[in-house]
Amino acid sequence: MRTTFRNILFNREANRKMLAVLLDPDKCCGRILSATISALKTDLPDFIFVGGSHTLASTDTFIDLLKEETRGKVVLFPGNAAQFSTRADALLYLSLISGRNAEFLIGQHITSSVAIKKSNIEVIPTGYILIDGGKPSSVEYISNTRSIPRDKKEIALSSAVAAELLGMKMVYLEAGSGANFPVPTEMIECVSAGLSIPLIVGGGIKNTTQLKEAFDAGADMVVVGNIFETNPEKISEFLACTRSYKIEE
Ligand code: 1GP
Repeated sequence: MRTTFRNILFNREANRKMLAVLLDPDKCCGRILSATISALKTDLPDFIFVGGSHTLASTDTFIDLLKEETRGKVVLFPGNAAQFSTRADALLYLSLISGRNAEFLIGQHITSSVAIKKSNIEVIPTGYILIDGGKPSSVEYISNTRSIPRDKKEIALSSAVAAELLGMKMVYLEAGSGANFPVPTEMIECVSAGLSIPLIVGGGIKNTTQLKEAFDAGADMVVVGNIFETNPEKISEFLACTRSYKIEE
């Protein structure tokens, strides 16, 4: 069986785009959780990301439930070391490289590294780059870092290439959950053109037009969270759009 990362590379080489549905255990509970699970049972995305900037609920219980009910591939997208769970299929080992807060560049990694290694979970080192999404984001506030201005695509590119040269396996361009505006397409184009590793884009994507714009600009995977919390039935619509990108034989 291919690992999560090999799967991502395989899809990328085939020019097949990917959709990840982001669930925050703190927000996805009660009626929202039941509705989300039934939507995921109808149509499963490539990945289910689990995490949040200041999630308190147990990720273990949440992931167990998701795996039991949906059989989806669960990838941890942790806001801090406390959200680590051995129950997921893979872990995005995120380093907030757009910021200059050592705690989120390397501190949280040191706190969790030995437990992560012992668990044998698949670890995917990922350069996490925060872009101004038109309003202050939780990540910005919690991490006490500044986002890259929307018109500074060259700074986003330099940051992404630094991640690649440091040996990170993927880059995540993040406008912040619930952003007013997604990452600008010119920025995605610029970063994608200069990068040789998979590019993930997320934050503020509310409809399939924006989803398509991100894919067409060069995103290999798009992460969507907020809009599915109120409209889980939209998962199918977003998946149909994602699957309209052909597999090259
Ligand atoms: C946030 O990129 C993700 O970390 C998804 O953002 O919740 O705005 O879709 P939304």
